[in-house]
Amino acid sequence: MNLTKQRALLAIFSVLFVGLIAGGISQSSAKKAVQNDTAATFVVKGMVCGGCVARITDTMKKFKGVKTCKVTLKPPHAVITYDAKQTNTKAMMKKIASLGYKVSLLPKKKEAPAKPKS
Ligand SMILES: [Cu+2]
Repeated sequence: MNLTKQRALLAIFSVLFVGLIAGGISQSSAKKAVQNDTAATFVVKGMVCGGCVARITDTMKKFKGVKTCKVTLKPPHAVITYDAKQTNTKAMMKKIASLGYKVSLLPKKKEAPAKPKS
């Protein structure tokens, strides 16, 4: 009887243990998926209203490889996160330009330079 109980307990513990390991693996692969996402900010010239914002947002959200897209008028930026394995900034800029806007990549800066006061 004692041996049977021990075996039963052992079986329960091993199931729990495997569950913990499997949970840990799926968590780390989820983290990897997030790490694959790259963010880029584009300066979009030529946007004049909310229609422009919606147009670019809708188009880019459907664009292959794009995860999220946030477009603002002030500043005229499009912040896009994307899977670098599926697309790149050049392809996305071409797409935005094809809508009739002038687009350039915002240089990555930690702080915006202070505007000189005259
Ligand atoms: Cu517009």
